Amino acid sequence: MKNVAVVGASGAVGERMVRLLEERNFPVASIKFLASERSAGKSVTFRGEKFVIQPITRQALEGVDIVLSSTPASVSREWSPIAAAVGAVVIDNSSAFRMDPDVPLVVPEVNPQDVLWNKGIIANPNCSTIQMVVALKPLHDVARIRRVVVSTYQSVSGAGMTGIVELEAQTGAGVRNEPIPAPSKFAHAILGNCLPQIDDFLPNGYTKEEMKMVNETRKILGDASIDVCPTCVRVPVAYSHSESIVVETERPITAEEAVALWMKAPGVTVVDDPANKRYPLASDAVGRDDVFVGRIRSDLSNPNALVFWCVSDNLRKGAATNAVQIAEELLKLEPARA
Ligand code: 11C
Repeated sequence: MKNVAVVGASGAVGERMVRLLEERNFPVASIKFLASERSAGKSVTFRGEKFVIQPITRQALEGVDIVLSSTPASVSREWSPIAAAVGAVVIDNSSAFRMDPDVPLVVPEVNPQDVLWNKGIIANPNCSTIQMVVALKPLHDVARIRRVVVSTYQSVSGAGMTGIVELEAQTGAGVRNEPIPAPSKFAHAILGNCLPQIDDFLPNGYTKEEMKMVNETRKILGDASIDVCPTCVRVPVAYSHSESIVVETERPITAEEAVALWMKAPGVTVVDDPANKRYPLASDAVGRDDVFVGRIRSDLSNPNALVFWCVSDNLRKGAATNAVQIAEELLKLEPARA
């Protein structure tokens, strides 16, 4: 049984972390809910009991074994090292520590062994990376991936509650034939557009979101030689991210072989029956924990490449589920250490 703290429990990911601790029956000895001053005072229900979110302090973190944290990177940078220093293991959903060589970046279906070398912080990867690496891992294991070309179709919930509110407000105005409210979260109206910008642009012409897909993929798969060419796009969908992925391997993988690999891969569900118009849909993935793959076919322009469509609930497997799965990996370490 563990003493658990959830930091940022009132956010879109934090809310799901709380639900997943319940759903997965995580062995909780005690639980507290913490946040920066702005969100403190809100209430959270856990296993039928109402809790008030407390301001995060060093004292509040003392005695906690596992911290599930979903806060902006600036808050994580300040508080995750303090939580680790007072003896907790922090599972940090922010981008603050993901590329720190002293911090494991873990997707349990891919590199669970990396939790072993944590020094108090384990980073939870970016949502668009998580679903892609779950799908890529079985292919990499048998045929070594050389290059991935990925285009994402990311839902507004990736930008948090404010992203959802902005799509809702614009959709409501559109339905009522009223002027569309000016965007505040996104650079342009998300209603009626696919925006080829997620997060800020970097000097190399890619966005931060795109470079997360490059760098995090290499770290999680443990192979710095994998080339990744990403284009990340925000689409007017509330929940679940979709991705078109072209993967080039050292030896060709047929669609049939890929299906056989994915059928036995943990966390992957194949939905691939084009004759009956069956393929992964964002709306079908909502509330589910798997990564769904379909539209599986050979690349007609490259004998060593396979093309597929990949969908997952960005707030669950792309964030909260993955974080709770990491916590479950920590539980598995206990007997070995005892
Ligand atoms: C999005 N993937 O959809 C982002 C959200 O680094 O954890 C997650 C940002 C992050 O906007």
